[in-house]
Amino acid sequence: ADTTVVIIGAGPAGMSLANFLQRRGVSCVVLEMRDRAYVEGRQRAGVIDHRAGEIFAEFGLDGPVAAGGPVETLLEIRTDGVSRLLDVPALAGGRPSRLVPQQMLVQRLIGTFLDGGGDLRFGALDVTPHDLGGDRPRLTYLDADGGEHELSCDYVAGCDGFHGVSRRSIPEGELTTYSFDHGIGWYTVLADSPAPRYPLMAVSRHGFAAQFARGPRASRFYLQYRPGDDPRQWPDEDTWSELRLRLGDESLPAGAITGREVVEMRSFVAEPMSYGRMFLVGDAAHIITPMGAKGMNLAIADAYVLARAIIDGDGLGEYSATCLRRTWDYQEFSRWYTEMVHDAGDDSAAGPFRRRLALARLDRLFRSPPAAAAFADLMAGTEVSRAS
Ligand code: FAS
Repeated sequence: ADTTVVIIGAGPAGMSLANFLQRRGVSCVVLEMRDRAYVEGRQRAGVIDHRAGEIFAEFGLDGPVAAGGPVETLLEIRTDGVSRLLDVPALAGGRPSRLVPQQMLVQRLIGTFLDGGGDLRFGALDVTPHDLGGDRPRLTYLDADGGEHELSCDYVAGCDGFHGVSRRSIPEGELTTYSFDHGIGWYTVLADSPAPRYPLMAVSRHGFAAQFARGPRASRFYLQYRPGDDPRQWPDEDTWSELRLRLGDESLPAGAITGREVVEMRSFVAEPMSYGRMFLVGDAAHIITPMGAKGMNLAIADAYVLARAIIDGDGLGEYSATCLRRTWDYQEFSRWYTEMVHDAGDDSAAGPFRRRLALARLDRLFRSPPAAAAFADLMAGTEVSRAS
């Protein structure tokens, strides 16, 4: 074989896997269809949970990758204007997460991989897997000049995200897929507005809103909106007045809005996460809402399970079951969290009974230490033993 593993996609999943394999002397080639600037510029997730931090540390990557990201501190939850603080790291027994923007993580992972002599090919077009059912899969692709290339390998890692080619290469009937539309839209705004003292989530009748730091002089805001609306058309002053209303902070300073995205909250899982010699990793296999900041962390955790199985030469048969156990655990957590902060806010959608349920769920976090510890444990990222 030309190489042991061909990795399709240079996002968090692909570049975490590439670095883990490289650090243990397993050869791999990464095929990425976009150029480096695009891949390193995509601003999405912002948190490496504690478990992901431990995984990077196991490969000596915590310094190069996670250094500098401020450690998570108190979480402020403002309910109908009343602020309460949760010391999530302490409730998790001293397991803090780190604030590392996704584009910084990917930049650093690409840097360490290339510094280590890694083979990462940008602009790889029309990547096509062949013979996945055999013991010598092949990948064909075109380079930017239209030149044809072929690579044979022992394993293929589909790290190409939700819209990638990997999952689509699995024959009809082999996969069972689960989709769920949460019926909630999030308008996410990047603005030059001073970072909040603590990560802030606000729950009120007006609807959910949140404010997180993105560097000392920038904030990322989230605003719940009813699907079908398009808040990107709102005039900026409407966005700011809506944020002030929902965050319960009339003095919130406006700033230049530098990024606008809408995310319709949906979840997706494909089972199993492997077919023959191909393994689906990260968003190629599952989509989770940003509630609880688990999307990127699931990608890193999947990459870890696959890397360990290939390095140890043992455990590939359990890869899918092990990753699905954590995936469904986090899907449930993310849905629980999404209901808690959204049902409490918006009578029309959820109805008054579910609003009361959500407020009770929220209140339990501040009243019951075991309930708070369970929440903090999931925020820190759970150790999932290999499926037996
Ligand atoms: P990615 O999609 O990141 O990477 C796939 C890579 O494969 C890309 O570089 C792509 O160019 C490449 N590719 C695709 N098709 C290919 C092909 N055919 N051939 C070759 N290459 C191909 N997660 C959180 O944890 N917290 C958040 O707050 C959060 N917010 C989000 C906000 C938005 C708007 C979105 C869209 C997502 C958010 N996520 C968040 C989830 C997000 O971070 C994903 O979980 C994460 O990018 C998953 O990483 P990968 O699985 O590597 O997939």
